[in-house]
Amino acid sequence: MWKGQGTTKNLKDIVLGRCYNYITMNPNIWLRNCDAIWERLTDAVYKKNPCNITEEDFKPLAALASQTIPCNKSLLWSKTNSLVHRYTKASQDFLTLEDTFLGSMFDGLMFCGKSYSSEMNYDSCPAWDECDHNAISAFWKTASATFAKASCGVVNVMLNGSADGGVARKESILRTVEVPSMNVNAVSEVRLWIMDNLEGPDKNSCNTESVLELKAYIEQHNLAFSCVDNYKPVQLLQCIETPDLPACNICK
Ligand code: AVW
Repeated sequence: MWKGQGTTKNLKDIVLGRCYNYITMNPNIWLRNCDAIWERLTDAVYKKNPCNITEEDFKPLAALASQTIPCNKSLLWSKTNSLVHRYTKASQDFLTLEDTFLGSMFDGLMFCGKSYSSEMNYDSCPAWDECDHNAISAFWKTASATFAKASCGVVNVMLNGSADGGVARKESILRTVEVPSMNVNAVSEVRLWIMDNLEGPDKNSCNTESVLELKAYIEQHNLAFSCVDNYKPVQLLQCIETPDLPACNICK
């Protein structure tokens, strides 16, 4: 019995439904048969200890779902899960991993297999802190690496200017997987957007310690860096709920 929630009920129907929906709405995807997606997922987790899944195990699934990402459209994020996805729903200009074919099929879902049988475990799965090599984290690391590798031009990153403990955890996927996976010959610049909550606090900005430290880390990977405090299009979206705040007098 693991400590975390079990596999999402009706997982297979959800994944197949999301897959067919995506390929119908985006006919540029070459895949025509979603059954193969489910097969590659089961290959990665069945008959394996769910605390012993590697990023390698998910490579066939990622390869099957591969997709061209237009240059200048990638939007990475850390500690801004809700805001960044509200933004990509409102604007066609950017794409997060969760808006791509692979990411959208598995966004918000839980899954893990069993050590000795070919089935998902619907009762429990390893929690985030139970083991490093669980199925979910292995999947998202492979998906994130694939997305970062496929990104080109200006790669944007939405970060949280109001978060405690800096803009990105040391073990964040952004730092450990995405920055090192970028193709230095294809990426012209990594551009950070530091978004504060409208009512503060303003803990992180382009010139504060955690951002400067991330800048150095990005430059160590031979990538150019730029930074914007409170990128205006996102701030306008934040203002939808509280248009009367002083920070929202920004249209004129
Ligand atoms: P994040 P990342 N306990 O906001 O850079 C529970 O730090 O890592 O951003 N859940 C956790 C924990 C934890 N200790 N740590 C991480 N998570 C989960 C792919 C949780 O679901 C995209 F392309 C949280 O919402 C982004 O550029 C999520 O991990 C990048 O990865 C994100 O943690 C964002 O990952």
